[in-house]
Amino acid sequence: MSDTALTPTAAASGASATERFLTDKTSLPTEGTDTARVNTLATEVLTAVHDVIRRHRVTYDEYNALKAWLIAVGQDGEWPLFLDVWIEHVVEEVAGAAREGSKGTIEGPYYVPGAPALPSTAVLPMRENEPGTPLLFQGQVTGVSGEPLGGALLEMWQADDDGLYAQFAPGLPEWNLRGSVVADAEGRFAVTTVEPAPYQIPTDGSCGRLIAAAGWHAWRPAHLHLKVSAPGYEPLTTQLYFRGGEHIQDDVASAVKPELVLDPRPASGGGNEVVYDFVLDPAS
Ligand code: MBD
Ligand code: FE
Repeated sequence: MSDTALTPTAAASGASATERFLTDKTSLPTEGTDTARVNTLATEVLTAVHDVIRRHRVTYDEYNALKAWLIAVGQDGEWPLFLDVWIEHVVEEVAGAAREGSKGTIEGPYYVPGAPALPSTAVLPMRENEPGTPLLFQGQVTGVSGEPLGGALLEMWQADDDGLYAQFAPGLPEWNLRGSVVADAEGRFAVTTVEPAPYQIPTDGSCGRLIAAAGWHAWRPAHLHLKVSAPGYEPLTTQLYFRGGEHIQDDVASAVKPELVLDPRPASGGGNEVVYDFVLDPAS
C-alpha cells in the first residue's frame, strides 16, 4: 500500500481496539470489589515478579526499559492486543475446562457486536472480487444431547486475504467479512466466505518491539472467529483454523487446539468447502 492514509498502523488499530473494548458494556466488569480476592491475586502476581527480579538479578537499566515499554503500550492502545495475545488463552483454558460441547478459544481484540443479520444460507458481506479462495462453511448447531438449536446465532468475523480486519484497518467497508448468521429451524447454516490469510500482529507498535527484542515472531495461523449462541445455552467463543496452514504449531497467541482445525476439500463449483458442527452446553 502506498497511500499513507491507507497504511495500517499499530497505533490506529490499537486505538480502535481500546475504544471498542471500553464501549462494549458486555466486556466491562459488573461485580463489586472482593477485597480478599484482589489481595490474593495482586499479592501473588507481585511475588512472581519479585522472584523473577531476584532470580535474574534484574538491573535498573532493565527496570527502566520495562517502565518505558509499559507506558508505550498504553500510548499505542495496545493493552487489548498484549493481553489477548499473551494472557487470554489461559483465562479461556480455565473458563472452558468444564465444557462438554464444542471447544472454544480466545476472542481476541477484534470482535465487534452488531454485525449485519444474515439468513441461514448466506454470503458474508464482502467486496466485489474479494481476494482469496472462496469457502463454503456449513454445519449444524445442537445441544449436548443432540437437540437441534433452531435459530441459533453465529456471529462470524475474520481477516481478509491481506490479513486485515474491517474497523481495525483503513480502507475496508465497515462490515467486510463480518456477519450475524441466523441458523434455520434445524440449527443448520451454510455460509460462503473467503479463506482468510495468516495474520501478523502489528510489528510497528510496542507488542512488535517486544517480539523483535525477544527474538519471537508475530504470526497467527489463518483463522475464522465465531461466537455461537442460543437462548438457554452457554455461548461459545471459538476460532477455526486450516489443516496444514502456516503457524498452526506456533501461534503467537497460543490459541490453536486440535479440535479447531478444519480440513476443507475442493468444492464442485470451485473454491473449497467444509462441514463443522457446533455443540453448545446448557447455560450454567
Ligand atoms: C487477532 O486476529 C487475534 O485473533 C488475536 C487473538 C490477537 C491478535 C489478532
Ligand atoms: Fe483474529
